[in-house]
Amino acid sequence: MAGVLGLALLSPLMASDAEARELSVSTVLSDAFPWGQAAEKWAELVEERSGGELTLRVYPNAQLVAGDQTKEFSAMRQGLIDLAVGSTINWSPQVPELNLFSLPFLMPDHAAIDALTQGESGKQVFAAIESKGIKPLAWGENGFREVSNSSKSITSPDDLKGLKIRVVGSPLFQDTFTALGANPTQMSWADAKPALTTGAVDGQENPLSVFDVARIDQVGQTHLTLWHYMADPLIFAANQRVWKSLSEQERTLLTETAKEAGAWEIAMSREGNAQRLADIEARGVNVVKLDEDAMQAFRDATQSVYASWTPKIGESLVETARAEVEAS
Ligand code: X2X
Repeated sequence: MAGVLGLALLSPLMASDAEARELSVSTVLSDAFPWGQAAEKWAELVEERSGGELTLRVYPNAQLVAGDQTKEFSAMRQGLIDLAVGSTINWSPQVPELNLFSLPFLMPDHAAIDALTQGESGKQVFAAIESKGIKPLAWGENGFREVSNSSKSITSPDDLKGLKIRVVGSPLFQDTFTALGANPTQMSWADAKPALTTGAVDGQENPLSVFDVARIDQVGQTHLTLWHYMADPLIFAANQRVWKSLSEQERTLLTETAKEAGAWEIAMSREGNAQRLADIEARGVNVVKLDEDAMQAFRDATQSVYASWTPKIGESLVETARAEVEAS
């Protein structure tokens, strides 16, 4: 106690650092979803371990960017957002390297995702984020994105022909679905459910957890194809100015708790998938599982995406990632 007081008297800066401080955390999905729960877990751990001196306040539904999730990274860079748990998809317009995870059929399973995020690819991706003025801290996971629609079973690329599919606001998705013969339309998550409800679009793609919690089956999405074509990791990150204003101790606390919350969310989200799938099927959704030949047809149909996106992502990063997937 005397030591703490002594320090405070000697160093007014440290004394002010020790005052309670609240930081904002942006997420796209609320705590009804694993993604929002990841941010809440982070906040809980920080509050607990800082003895209440540091508080994280979670702002879900991309409300700090008026619902425009592709502006989240820029808003964090500008200091309008202190911290975020964001999807690689939503940040990819500002960080081209993040498109790596959206390359169709690059990661066949969870081991492949982990090989990238925990390996050299992950390091390079974090370095790219840092070079853009954001401090990345840890990984989470939104999950493998499966495609649904309101009219038919999708078992081959042909079935996608002419279907209007809502995609996230990242140009790579436009290219993937165009390559498959579909008619992709970019829109925010906030606009997606209304568009599905009115039939303005025929389909969408999102992880099982999102399909389940958002009750996408209730807006006419009666066909779901499990194709695991890509998965979006989540990244816990901080605005650089905020980061630099924190004490060494606070930085360690934020990093460790982000890693813990991320690992917790990844495990919880993966474990929940079997039950989610059972629930979705029980609601009458027609679920299609593809065999190896069918998967290969989708891989073949999307090769052009590699040709156009590898140079933007970086040849060497894509090579590194391929090798890490191969070894996983
Ligand atoms: O908009 C989506 O589809 C969502 C919620 O999955 C993302 O933010 C990437």
